[in-house]
Amino acid sequence: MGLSLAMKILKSHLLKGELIPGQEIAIRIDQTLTQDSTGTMAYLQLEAMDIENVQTRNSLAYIDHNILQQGFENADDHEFIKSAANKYGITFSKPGGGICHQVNLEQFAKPGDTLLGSDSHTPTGGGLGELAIGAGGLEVAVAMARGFYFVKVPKIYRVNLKGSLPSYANAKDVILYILGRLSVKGGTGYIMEYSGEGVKSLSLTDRATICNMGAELGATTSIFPTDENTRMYLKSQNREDDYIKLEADPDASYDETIDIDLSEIEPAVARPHYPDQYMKVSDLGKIKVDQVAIGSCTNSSYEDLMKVASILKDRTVHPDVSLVISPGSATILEKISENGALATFIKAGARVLESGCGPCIGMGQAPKAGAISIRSFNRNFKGRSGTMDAQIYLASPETCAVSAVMGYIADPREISYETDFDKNVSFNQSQAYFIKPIEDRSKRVKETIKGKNIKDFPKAEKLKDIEKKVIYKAGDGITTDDICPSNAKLLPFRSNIAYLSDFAFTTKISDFKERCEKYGGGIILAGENYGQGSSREHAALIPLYLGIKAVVAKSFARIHRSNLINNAIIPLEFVDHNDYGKIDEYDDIRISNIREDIDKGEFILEDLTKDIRIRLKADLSEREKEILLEGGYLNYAKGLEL
Ligand code: MIC
Ligand code: SF4
Repeated sequence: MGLSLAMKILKSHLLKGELIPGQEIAIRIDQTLTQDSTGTMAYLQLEAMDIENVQTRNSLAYIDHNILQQGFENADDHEFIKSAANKYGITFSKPGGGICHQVNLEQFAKPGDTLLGSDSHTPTGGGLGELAIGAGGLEVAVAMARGFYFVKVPKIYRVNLKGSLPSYANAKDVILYILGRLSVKGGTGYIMEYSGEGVKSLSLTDRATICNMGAELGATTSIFPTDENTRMYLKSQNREDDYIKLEADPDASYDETIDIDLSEIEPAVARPHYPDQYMKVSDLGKIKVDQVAIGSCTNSSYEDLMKVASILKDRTVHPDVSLVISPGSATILEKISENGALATFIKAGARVLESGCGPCIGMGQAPKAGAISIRSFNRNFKGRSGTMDAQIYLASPETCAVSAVMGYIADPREISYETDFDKNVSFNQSQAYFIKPIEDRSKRVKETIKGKNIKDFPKAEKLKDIEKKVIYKAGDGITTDDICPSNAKLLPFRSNIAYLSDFAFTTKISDFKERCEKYGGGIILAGENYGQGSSREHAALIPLYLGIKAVVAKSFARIHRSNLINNAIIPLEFVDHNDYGKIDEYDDIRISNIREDIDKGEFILEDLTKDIRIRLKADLSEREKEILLEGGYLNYAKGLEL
């Protein structure tokens, strides 16, 4: 039996373990990336590992999230990351250079490589045939220090593409459709591997859009084979030499298959407040919009912006709409300023931002109270825009641009525009934003620069029996934006867990921290897919800081589950999901023999208030058990030999 493409790459990077789905393996990591909102923590952790130089072939430190500098904090964080990059031999990408995933795709992603990034949308590189995985900052720090990463061998979900995408539809409509069919947890435990004759109708950046939002499916990563489109893209970025042909064996086996006819894809949106709330634009009715935002690591490529320019050409933005555009990278911004597309945006009345995440993570451009905002982004969680009661719709750049002109959520077919612009351009890869590593180690800084915004992170403790209260009973689909909200006011404090802890769960309840302080911490109870969304470790560090000892849920999202374990907070699952309904907030609970029971992965929760016993489980690898017993991954990884 042949191998899927994902399995081939895992096999060629295998350092330890067997390629059997569900088993944990260690793989060699060729490249890493960090961004600034997770990077400060990752570099503090890297420092704690006491190394001289990164062990990867190439490591990148991007500044793209926290680029609004309304106080000294963000700039101080940038300075710290810059000094850490200098100290450990990492390429530093200055603010303005662009969004990590877009710049990485343009300049560094390589077919057949492994990439580990401290951002959940790292899989964007899968569009180029790279096995690119998102993880918590600590895992990335370990990959930089030791060159390896542990991952459970995922199952492979084959996405078989037929037909070709109509000109009015965007790759975004494809992934929104897949999300509508599979849901935000449909990809959990899988790598989404795309294949079929439909692949060739998708440009490289279309593929990157689809892989990017594989994160919203909960998938470990997503990947496309390479072909002439891959070669052409690499050529346009002046690095054709990086091209290699990669595809699955013809007799490869897959665990699941879904067939999609691209020619049937229609313009669509995800309605508030989750990316899987799929609906065709044509079924929506006329929804008036207040704000339109185009950009983000999902849809800010050159091609996407050129489509937007064709729509805006000789038109103006509706008087009641604020249109904001953030190009994905300096390379793209340079190109559209040369070819006139930027002038088209300005003539149309758009607000053009510097290249970066911007409004996608609520870094500015928060819409007015109760606004309807349609965005070409990937997440529409409540409060993420910076305005708690805003209604955020996700859509393609074309749907966004047409809506900006019409003033309501409109189907791109409602107006005519040119789709045949020159795609075979050659980019001047913008180099001015990079600071490359200094080869001569004696010339590097000896100490990192830590401004007063950089605070130490809370340290995990060894796992022990729990006798505490249920501090909060949450429902299904709790996101990391709920646990650790992020917006322009809070992002500057990503290296100050004490401050961030004031805001934990404030999208849901106002007194989480007070409850923790009153009862000396406790446990969190939750429904399905707890911790979906971002890779931010802060969503584990804040509960750690507030004394949370365990999270008991129906199921967990992959990256957050690892972040909990890495900080020695045990993720426990109900054996029988009906038991969730039997426990109430503030019940006194006890979990005894936890260190002994970890071996079998079966636990008993005693609800002392209700006088009932409930069975829990945790499917932990041997390594994860040790991490919990040892009190966190940092201690464990320091001396680890494979
Ligand atoms: C996001 O899109 O939610 C983020 C902000 O990029 C996060 C990282 C973070 O929280 O800093 C992610 O996707 O991992
Ligand atoms: Fe940045 Fe948004 Fe992409 Fe996250 S999803 S990396 S915030 S652009």
